[in-house]
Amino acid sequence: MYIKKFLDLGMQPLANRYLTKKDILKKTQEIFYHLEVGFNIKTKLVSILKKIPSKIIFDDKYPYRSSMSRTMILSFKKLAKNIINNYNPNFILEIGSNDGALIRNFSKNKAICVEPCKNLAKITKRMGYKTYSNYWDIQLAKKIKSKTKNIDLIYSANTLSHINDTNSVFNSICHVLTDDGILIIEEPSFLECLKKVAYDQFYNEHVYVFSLSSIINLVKKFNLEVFDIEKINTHGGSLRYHIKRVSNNKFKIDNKVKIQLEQELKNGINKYSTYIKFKNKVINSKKKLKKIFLRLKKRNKKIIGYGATAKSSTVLNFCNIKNETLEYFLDTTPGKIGKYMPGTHIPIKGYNRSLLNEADYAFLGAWNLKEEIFKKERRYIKNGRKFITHVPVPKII
Ligand code: JHZ
Repeated sequence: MYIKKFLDLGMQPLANRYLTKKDILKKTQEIFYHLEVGFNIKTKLVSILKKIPSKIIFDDKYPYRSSMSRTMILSFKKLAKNIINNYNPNFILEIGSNDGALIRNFSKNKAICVEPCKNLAKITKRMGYKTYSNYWDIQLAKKIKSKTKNIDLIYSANTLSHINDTNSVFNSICHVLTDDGILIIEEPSFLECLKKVAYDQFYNEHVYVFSLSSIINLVKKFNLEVFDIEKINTHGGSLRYHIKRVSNNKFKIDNKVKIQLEQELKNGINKYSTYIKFKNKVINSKKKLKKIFLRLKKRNKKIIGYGATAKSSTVLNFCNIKNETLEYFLDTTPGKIGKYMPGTHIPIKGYNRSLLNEADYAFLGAWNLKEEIFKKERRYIKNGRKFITHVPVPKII
C-alpha cells in the first residue's frame, strides 16, 4: 500500500546464475522475472517488487567470492582491526561469511560463520571455523544461542539486503546478541546509488538498497538504534552501520549519524519526485550507453567486458547488449570462468593479459573496483586502450 513503483528494468534473469554451454545448447529454461523497483513512502525503504525465494538463489553452486578483490580483502582486514580495538568482543558471529574474507582475521575459537551456500561454507569449515550452512532465521538463531551464549558482536556485509524477511532478520539477531552486544552491517548506500545513477545495484539478490533513514526505521521496531556510521568506498559506496540496543548506554549517538540523515534529506530520498528524476536519468543512461557501443561497433572496434559482475547482468539485459557487441567477459572467479552471462549469453573467459590486449575497449562491469583494476591495467591504458563505464554517466575513459 505504501510502496510506490518508480523504475522498470524489464525482464531479467537471476544475476548470479551463470550458464554452462550445456544449459545453452539444451535451451534449459532460464528463470526470468520482472525487475521493478519501489519506494516505501512510510519507511523510506527501497526494494525490488518481485522477491525470489532465497533457496532458488543461494544454493551449493553460488559463484560470488569476496576474496577475488584486493580491495575487499584490505577493507575487511582494516575493519577487523577496528572491531578488536573499539569493541574487543568475546565472540563474533558473521552472517553471510562467503569465502571467509573477513572471518580469517579473527581467532578460530572466538568466531562462528553462517553461510547457506554449501560450496562457500566448505571453505570456512576447511579454514577451521565453525560454520552453519543454513539460512539466517529464528530456528538457526535458537540453535546457535543454545550452544553459544556470549555472542557480543554480529557482523554482516552485503547479506541482510539479500534476505526477503527483514523482521525475521532482526528478530533472529536480537535473539542471539548479548544485551550489550554490537551489530555491524555494511551495505551499498542508496544515496550513492542515486548520485551515481547506479541502477545496476538492482537485481534479484539486492531485495533492498538501504539508506540510513530506512535502516533506522527498520531497527527501531526491535529496540535497536544506529549509533555510528562509516562511509566506505566498497561496492560503489557503502555505509557501515554500528547498531546497539537502545538500553545500552555505553555508546553515544555520533554526530555523523545526524549529518548523514541531513544529507539524505537534502538529496530528497524522502520524496517520490526524486525517484522519478532518478528513473529519467536511468533511461538517459541506457540511451547513452547503447549509443557508445553502436558507434564503436560501426568503427569495427573490439569490445570486451572486465569483471562479469551481477551488476553487469542488469545493465546488459536492460540495454539489450549481447554477444554481437560485447564479445566476452574476463573474470578471475573460478565458478564463472568458462560459463556464460545470464540472459545475454556472453561468454566468460579466465582473466589473462593477452586476451585483454586483444580488445580496443573494455566495458567495466566491476566499476566499483575501478581503482584496483586501473592500477593493475596501467599498461593497457598506457597503450591507448580504453574502458567504457556507465557510472555516473556512460562514457569512454
Ligand atoms: P563485484 C556481488 O555483486 C553479488 P557483483 C552480491 N549480491 C553482492 O551483493 C556483492 O557482490 C557483494 C572480478 N574481478 O564485487 C571478480 C576480476 O575479474 O563488483 C568478480 O567476479 N578481476 C553478493 O558481482 C567481479 O570482478 C579483478 O582484477 O556485482 C567483481 O564483482 C577484480 C578486482 C575483480 O560484485
